Amino acid sequence: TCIKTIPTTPFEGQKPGTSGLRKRVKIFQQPHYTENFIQAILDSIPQSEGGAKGATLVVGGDGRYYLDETLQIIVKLSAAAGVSKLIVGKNGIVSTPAVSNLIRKRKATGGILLTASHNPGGPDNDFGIKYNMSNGGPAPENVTNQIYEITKTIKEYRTVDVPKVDFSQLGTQQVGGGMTIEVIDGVADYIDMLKYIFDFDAIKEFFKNNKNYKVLFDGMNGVTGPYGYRLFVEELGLPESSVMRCKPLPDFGGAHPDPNLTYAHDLVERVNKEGYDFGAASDGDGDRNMIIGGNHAFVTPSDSVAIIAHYAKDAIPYFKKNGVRGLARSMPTSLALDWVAKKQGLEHFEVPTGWKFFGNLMDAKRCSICGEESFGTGSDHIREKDGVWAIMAWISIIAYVNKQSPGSSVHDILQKHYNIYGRNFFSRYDYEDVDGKGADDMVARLNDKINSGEWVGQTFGGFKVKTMDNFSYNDPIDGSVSKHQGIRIIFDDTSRIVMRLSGTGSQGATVRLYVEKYSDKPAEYANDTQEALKPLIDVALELSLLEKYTGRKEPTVIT
Ligand code: VG1
Ligand code: CO
Repeated sequence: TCIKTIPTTPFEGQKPGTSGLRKRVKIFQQPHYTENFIQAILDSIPQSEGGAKGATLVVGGDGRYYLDETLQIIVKLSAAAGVSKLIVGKNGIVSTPAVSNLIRKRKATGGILLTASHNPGGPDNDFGIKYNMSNGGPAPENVTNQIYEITKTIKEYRTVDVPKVDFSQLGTQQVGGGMTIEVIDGVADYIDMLKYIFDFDAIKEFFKNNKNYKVLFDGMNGVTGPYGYRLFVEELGLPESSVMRCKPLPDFGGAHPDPNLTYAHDLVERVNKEGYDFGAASDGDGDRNMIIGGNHAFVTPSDSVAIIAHYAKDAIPYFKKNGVRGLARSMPTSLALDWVAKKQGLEHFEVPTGWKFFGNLMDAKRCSICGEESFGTGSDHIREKDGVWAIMAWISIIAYVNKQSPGSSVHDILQKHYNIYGRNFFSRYDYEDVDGKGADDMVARLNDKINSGEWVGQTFGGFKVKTMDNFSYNDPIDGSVSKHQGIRIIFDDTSRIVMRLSGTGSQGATVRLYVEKYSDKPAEYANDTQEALKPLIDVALELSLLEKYTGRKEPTVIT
């Protein structure tokens, strides 16, 4: 087969964000747009990882619209680049955590993930492409910067003419240029991984002894449907009524596949109306999770990772065996995890938003469990956050706690945790699709306040400012420095206001405002989050002049 060189010109804005390149499908559909980006990825695979020539790459996506076209492009450009093997999920479908697992298990060079995660899909919505390294984790900034640099100057890409590849049949096939394509069942290896981590027998035993305990898993028509079905129905033997929306759809059935109280309201409603004891959902690509309990119990992601860390060694065999080495959270995530780390005498880290910063700590064996406030929870079993893993961790905890004190609900587990550590009330306000200039000006003004230091020592609404900065992270493993990761206003009583701009949006700017307040007064533990945080939110709006800069009175989403 002969390699064809196709002339092309750069497209603006092919800069990978918090988690890969995410744009409207229509943008990806422009002639050469997707090819340019794939070529830039192939050319950026570091020589220290072996480069593209001779590489084995895992390829998978969440099934969203434009997956099929992109798969064919990847085949052609990879064959031209001398890639020796592509391992692809059946129909191209593999969840993000399952890709991470496959890269590690198959000792691949890396992986290409075709997803825009929780962003809506379909012809008028989003598509995305992300590269992961041989450790199974998202490419670090030096690689994503390299990809971006190449896209700015690209003049040609290389392709080979090969017939359209059929990804609907399992098995191995050869394409031109001596490349092998192996189509695999993207679910099987992942279930094996879960069996290695969790005690399936103990969980089955719990369900056997608690016949009335009802679970509801919501696949949100994203990639985790087949995983959830196989796990809950086929492996754990729960009834079909334990799962919903388990068929991956290219447009997620028109829904926004983001597991939070707003977008997963179908699940929330059913759990509360139909008397389920435990409800859980995952996002489009399967790396996020939401955990709820009966009677409106809601586990904030910040509490979730803390609670998992608290019980890990007792409730989950993987941690019983390997121990828990250290804990980490993203900067905006609440301090609940820190209290657990202190109590257990573990190292703990605060990293910028986005999963790529946890990988180095895990590779260096300094972090075992980590999480983000944005419904991301995970551990060093792979290098992505892992929705179904988090759900299994919670079911393991419920089984464990119920052995000690039968009848313990999700609500009880939360209250028990607060009684040990105190409660960090936490909420995030998102202002989506605001004017970019207004958002930038607002951040610039806050940076001025940091530089002048004029708010430090002052009291606003009863909260005294202790420090104010723009978060900067020094990676303790590779020494790299990531600056401007978000404005932090930290108060005397450990309360915090954090503000940053999203790096995953595909349209306009999204302002994220995070507020957090600690309480160690048991009488307050059952309080409503929004009520508890109201005074601090008022301070945040007053200090940031958010309404003036964005024109928004109300956030688009509150989580
Ligand atoms: C958001 C979240 C961040 C998460 C990222 C990717 O980023 O805040 O915590 O890691 O999405 O999640 P940003 O830059 O928009 O705030 V996913 O499930 O989209 O891979
Ligand atoms: Co996701």
